[in-house]
Amino acid sequence: MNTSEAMPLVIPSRVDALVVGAGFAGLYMLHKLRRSGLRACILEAGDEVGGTWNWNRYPGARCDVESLEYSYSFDEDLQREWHWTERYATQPEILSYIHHVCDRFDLWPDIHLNARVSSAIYGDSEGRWRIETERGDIVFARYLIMATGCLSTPNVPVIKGQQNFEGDVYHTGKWPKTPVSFKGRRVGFIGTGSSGCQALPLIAEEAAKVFVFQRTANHCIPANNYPLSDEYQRRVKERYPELRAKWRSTPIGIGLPRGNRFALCVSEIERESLYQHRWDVGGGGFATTFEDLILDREANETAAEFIRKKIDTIVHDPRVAERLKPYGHAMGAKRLCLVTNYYETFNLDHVQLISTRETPIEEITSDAIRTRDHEYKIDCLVYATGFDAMTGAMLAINIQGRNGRALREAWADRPNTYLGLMIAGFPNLFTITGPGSPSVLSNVIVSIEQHVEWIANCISYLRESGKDTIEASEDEQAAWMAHVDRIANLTLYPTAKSWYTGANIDGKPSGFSIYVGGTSTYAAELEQVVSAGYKGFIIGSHEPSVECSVLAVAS
Ligand code: NA7
Repeated sequence: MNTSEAMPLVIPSRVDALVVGAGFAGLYMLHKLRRSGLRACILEAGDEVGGTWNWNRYPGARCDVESLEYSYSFDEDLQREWHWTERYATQPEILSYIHHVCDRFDLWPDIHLNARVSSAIYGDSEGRWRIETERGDIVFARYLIMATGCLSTPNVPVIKGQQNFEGDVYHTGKWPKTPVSFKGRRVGFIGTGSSGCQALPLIAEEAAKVFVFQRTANHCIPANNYPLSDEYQRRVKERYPELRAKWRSTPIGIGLPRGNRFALCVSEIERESLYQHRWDVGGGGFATTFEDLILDREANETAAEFIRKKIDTIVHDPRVAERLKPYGHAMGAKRLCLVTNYYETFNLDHVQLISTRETPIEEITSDAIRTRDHEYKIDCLVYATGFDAMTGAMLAINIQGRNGRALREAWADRPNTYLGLMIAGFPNLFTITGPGSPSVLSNVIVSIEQHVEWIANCISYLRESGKDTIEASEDEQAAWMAHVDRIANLTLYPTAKSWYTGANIDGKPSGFSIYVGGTSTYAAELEQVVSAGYKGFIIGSHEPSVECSVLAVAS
C-alpha cells in the first residue's frame, strides 16, 4: 500500500487517547487502543513512520539485537510471515517491516505525519489533555501516551565557528533520505559510539580522506553478521512462542549465551579461550561471557584487556592502536559497539585518527576542523555525536500537568517516574519505555510490548470500573526511583560517563535512571502492582480522586 493513499488529511479535535510518535512503541500502542475500542490516533513529527528507523539512515545503520528477536511477538501470524534476511537487520529492512505492520493492521488512517507536538497541557477542570502541534493543530485527549523513544533527539555539540562551515553537514541521527555520496570527498567525522563505528567503515570505502575525531575509545566487538538461512528461520519460527518466552525470562530480554561463572574463578587459559569463542561468534554475547562482568571491576578488566590485545593484532600502527584502546570505563558500562571492519578501517592510508583528548577541536572554519596543532581541510562534516537520550524528546515538549506544573520542573534534578510508566502530578500521561524502566538496557521491543499491554489493560480497567483518571503517587514514585538506584548501584553502569547517565550532554543533570533488575523481574513487578489493585496509583473519576489502595480494600 502507498502510505499517502490511506493517510488521513485532518487531525481529529477530540480522541480518547493520543499517542505521540510512530515508532515501534507508538504503532503497537495505536493497534492495542483501537482493539480496545478507543478512538485513538498518532501524531508523528517525521514525514514517515518508523521513529529511530526513519531518522537513522546513515550508511551501515543496523540493529544491535538479532532480527529474529528485534521484532514484535504479539501476533503469531506476523512473526511467522515476515522473512528476515540477515542476523542483524539493516535500517531499510526494519523500516520495510514497520511498513508491513502498518499495512497488515491497517494503521495508516490514524497516523498523522509532519505533526510535531509542541505542547501538552492538562486541564484540571475537564480532566483532558490539550495537545498542540507546531503547525497549530489542537487535539483534546483523555489519555496521552508518549511513545517518543529513548534516542530521538540528536545531539550536536557546540563547537566554535561551526556555523561558518560551508560544506555539507550530516548527523547520523538525522540522515537525509536521498543517498549521500562521499566519493572523492574529504570528510571530518566526529564521534565513535555505536553509530560512528557502524558508519565509518562504509564512508571510508568511498571517501578520499577521512579525519576521525575520537573523544572516548569504545569497546567494539565484531558483529559477525551473516545471511540467515531459510532452514534456520523455519526452525526458530516453529518454536517461536517457546523461544520468545525463554528470551523474555532473561535479564535483558535477549537470548544471548550467558556464562554462569565468575571471570576470576577460572584459569587464565580457560578465560581467554571463552572470550575468544565469544569474539568469534560475535555480537553482544561477549559481554555475558561471565556472570559478573558488569558487577565487578576486576572481572570486567579481564574482558577489557582482551579487547585491547585484539586491537593490537588488528591495527598495524601501534600508535593508532594505542589511541583506539578503551581505558577508564568498564566494558559494557557505555554501550558495546557491534562492528564490521571498524578497527581494520584505521589501516587504510586515507583514514586518520585524531584524539580530541590529546588535541581538542578548537574551531570549525569555512573549510576545516582546527585543533591546537593542525588544520584538517574537509569538504563535508559528519556528526556521529549521539542523542540527548532518555529525556530529550519529552523535555522538548512543553508538558504541564496538574496545576500547570511543568515536566521540566518536575524533572529538573532527574527524570522521576513510577515504574517508568507514569509521573506523579501528570494524570493520564503514560510513557512507553520511560526512565525508571528497563528500556534501552533490554531488548527494547520486549520492553515496548510489556508497556503497551500494561497501558492498554490499565485503560480498559479504568473504563470497566467507571473511572477515568489515574496518576502515580509521589511516595510510591520516590520509593520506586530509590529501588532503581539501589539496583543500579550494584552494577558498573553508573560509573561511566555515557548517554545512559546523561553525561554526554553539557549541562544535563547526570544520573543513571534505568531499571537493571531484569525484564522478567520487572514484568513481575508490573503484575504485582495490578494484582494489588494498581498499588501506588491514585485512581478517580475525574474529581474527586480516590486512593487506589483504598478502593482495593473497599472492594
Ligand atoms: P553515542 O553512543 O552517544 O556516541 C556519540 C559519540 O560522539 C561518542 O563517541 C561521543 O564521545 C562523541 N561525542 C559527543 N560529543 C562530542 C564532542 N563534542 N567532541 C567529540 N566527540 C563527541 O551515540 P550513537 O549515535 O553512536 O549511539 C547511540 C545509540 O543509538 C547506540 O548505543 C545504539 O543503541 C543506537 P563520548 O563517548 O561521549 O566521549
